[in-house]
Amino acid sequence: MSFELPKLQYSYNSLEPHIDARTMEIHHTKHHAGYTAKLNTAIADTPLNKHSIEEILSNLDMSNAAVRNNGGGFYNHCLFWQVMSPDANGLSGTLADAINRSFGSFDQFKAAFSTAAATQFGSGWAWLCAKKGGDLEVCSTPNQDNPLMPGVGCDGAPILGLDVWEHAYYLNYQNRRPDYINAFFSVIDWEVVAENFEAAV
Ligand code: MN3
Repeated sequence: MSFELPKLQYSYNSLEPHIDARTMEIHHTKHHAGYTAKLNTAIADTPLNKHSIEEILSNLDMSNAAVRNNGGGFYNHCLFWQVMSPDANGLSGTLADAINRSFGSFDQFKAAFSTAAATQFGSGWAWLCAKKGGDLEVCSTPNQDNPLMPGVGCDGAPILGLDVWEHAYYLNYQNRRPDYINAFFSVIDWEVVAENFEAAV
């Protein structure tokens, strides 16, 4: 089995002005496509190619740099495209309750997530993760690591992820990562995040 680059459910320019079309196109057709191709090369003719990406990452030998970097890159970007939408739906229901329970308020969650994204040194990701009982946690990981991988210091399943590699924002925002993080909140599709939450708990 080999993994395929997913098609986006929206056009490259449809997240503007928050995320520009050229960044979206390069990010999807070059970066994500590259991780996908290199993951397939790394697992070809190994027992890993019989497993889902979640199974591969959850049981990963972290010394396997090719699968760690490219499997992480494949999975992380799949989640990233999925949680954004030009017709972003608002937050409500059990996920809204869980955010209030775990962080005190939506604003306190946003502050914690934004801090995690802004302070991840160099390249990496910020995450909102859900534990089995429904508790939520914010964390960040370097490079293409993610909370599914063993020993990365994040618990729970990732239900929302933000790419803070410079390739995700530099054309439009240059060094202004906090502005990009703030703009991300305008395109989060909370209906999709809520579906991820229900699946995780
Ligand atoms: Mn990226």
